[in-house]
Amino acid sequence: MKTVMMTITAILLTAPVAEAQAGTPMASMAMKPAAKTGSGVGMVKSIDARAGTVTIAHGPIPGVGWPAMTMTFKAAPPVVKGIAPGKKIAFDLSVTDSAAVITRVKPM
Ligand SMILES: [Cu+2]
Repeated sequence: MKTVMMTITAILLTAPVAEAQAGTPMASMAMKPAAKTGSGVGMVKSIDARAGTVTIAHGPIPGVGWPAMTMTFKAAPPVVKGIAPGKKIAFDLSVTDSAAVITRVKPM
């Protein structure tokens, strides 16, 4: 019984500390943030094959918490193969702190 009480006390004492550490900037920097992923629908505005980018006027993307906007994404050439400015597409994307990348495109 005494051991159980000590264990509970230990949990109560350590839990808030662990939470506080998780919320510090140091902890966030040490942990590589996981990419958020989502799916959207939009109109291709332009493609820059050399830069590996595509600009899309897209609707809201709840998966990554974005409202509708026009923006430029990174996209590997094979991913944007077969699409052109003016085409409506459905797409999947991956977003990290440093980049928004189109991972899959489906013409509509
Ligand atoms: Cu956007």
